[in-house]
Amino acid sequence: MKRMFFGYSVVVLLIILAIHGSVANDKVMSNEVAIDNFSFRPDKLTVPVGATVTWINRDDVPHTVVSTDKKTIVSPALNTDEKFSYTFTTAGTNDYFCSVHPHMKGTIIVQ
Ligand SMILES: [Cu+2]
Repeated sequence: MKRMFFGYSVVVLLIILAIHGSVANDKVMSNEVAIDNFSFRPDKLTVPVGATVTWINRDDVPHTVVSTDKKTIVSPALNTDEKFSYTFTTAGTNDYFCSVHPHMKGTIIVQ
């Protein structure tokens, strides 16, 4: 009987940890895109409406973040370790690139 109770407690504890873990993961959900080695990482990121995405330049050359319409998102040139943030208020697919190196492309999907 004692052993069974112990087993039950372990199961409850595991469930509590599982729930707590998933909540914690949601809270630390990072909307960060690193610019590294001439690429956006991740190059595709899905975020909820209202999310702020922050790009950080980990390269030793300047990069920019510019949406393909060249109006919605236009960052200044980001030097090493500089950040740029943009808040997405409407759902949709946002393609962007680096205006200094147009082959660098990324997508933020807002849903
Ligand atoms: Cu660049």
